[in-house]
Amino acid sequence: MAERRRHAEISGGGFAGLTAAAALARMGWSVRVHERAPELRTEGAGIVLWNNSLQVLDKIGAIHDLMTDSMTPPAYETRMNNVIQSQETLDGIRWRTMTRPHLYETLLLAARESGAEVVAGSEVVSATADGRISFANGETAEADLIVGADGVGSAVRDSLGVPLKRERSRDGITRFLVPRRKAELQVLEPDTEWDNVIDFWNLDPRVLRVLYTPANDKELYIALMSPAADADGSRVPIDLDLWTSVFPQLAPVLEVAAETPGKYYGYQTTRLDYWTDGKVALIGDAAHAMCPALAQGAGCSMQNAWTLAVAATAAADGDLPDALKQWERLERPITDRTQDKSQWYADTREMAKGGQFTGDSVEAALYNPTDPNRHEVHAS
Ligand code: FAD
Ligand code: 5PR
Repeated sequence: MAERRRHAEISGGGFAGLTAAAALARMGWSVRVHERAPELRTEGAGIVLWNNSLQVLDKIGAIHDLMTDSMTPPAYETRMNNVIQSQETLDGIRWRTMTRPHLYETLLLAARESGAEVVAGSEVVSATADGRISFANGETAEADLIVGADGVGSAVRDSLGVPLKRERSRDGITRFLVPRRKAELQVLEPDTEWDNVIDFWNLDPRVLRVLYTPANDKELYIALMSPAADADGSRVPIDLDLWTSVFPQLAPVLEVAAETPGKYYGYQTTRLDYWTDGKVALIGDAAHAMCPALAQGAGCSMQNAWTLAVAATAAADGDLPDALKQWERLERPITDRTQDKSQWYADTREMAKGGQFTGDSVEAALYNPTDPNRHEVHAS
């Protein structure tokens, strides 16, 4: 007799939820994703992905789409007071920059092509360890697996009462997507190609930083960092005179940012006592929101979405809760270390020194969550 198809309900259609949906559907599950927003689209600027998430995009059949409108800049450059500290070519590290809307469209298509159903305007209010999910419209559903991928304010997590700790740091950023304007930038700084990621730090006399990240031929992602306590530095719309006085060579793109609405985001980390409860697993910012320093929040979300799907699929029906616990035991440590390192960079501003892409700072970037042998102990 044919086996019953197992069913997953996923709360949240962000990068974590859509990746889990595509992965589970490809592994034979029937999948329904609930997205609270009335429309399936994303706002937001740019993003950097590394090998750990690019491997997952390979597996869910999304990499081709992703490559069409993304890039790998020639180097990651760090400047302090406009003096170059390092130009890291990141040899041997697979990485890609892109806009958030492009990544979102890519994942939405992959989820749908894999057979997942994605429902907009569907708000989840709670879930139970025995596999019942409840919605704001009063309906409920049963599932073999419930995935809480509903972001840093997760309703699934909070309805289960999972204890958590939040850590904030003093800095934060406002992010924009603007036109590249290479020709105008080259007038101001003719020797620069303007294709590198350029991390412009100023710590003295005032902490202001612009992270310049080309996302494709036409679009540029800029993130403007300042301490929350600096009222002018963290003001939105941005204080154009202030930012161009410190970064005159970026005036052509700062002018566009000044006309764009934005939101100042204070760096923070969320750590949970546990990620799973019975048939429920939490992934993404719901489980492990992190500071952006290592650009790994979405990367770890997609990595954990994939490994969760593999672990749940391998579990026999009645064993799912234990399989989820085992998944957390194996997969959580690298995410924990990535959160800790990102929080440390945010607190210390050590990235201003450049040369950071070595050692444990690239552990997650180099990780391959799709390698079945990744947890084998290697004798040295
Ligand atoms: P979200 O993106 O928050 O998605 C959650 C979804 O669930 C949303 O669509 C929301 O509408 C929906 N939802 C919420 N509640 C409900 C509900 N009750 N019912 C139904 N739906 C619900 N990561 C990187 O990898 N690289 C980077 O370069 C990078 N840069 C960053 C820069 C900044 C400034 C910040 C703040 C983060 C950055 N990140 C980066 C992290 C990354 O953005 C997040 O980790 C990632 O988006 C988390 O995805 P998610 O799907 O878990 O959560
Ligand atoms: N790296 C990236 C990023 O988007 C941010 C940071 C580092 C790719 C924030 O915008 O340190 O804030 C950071």
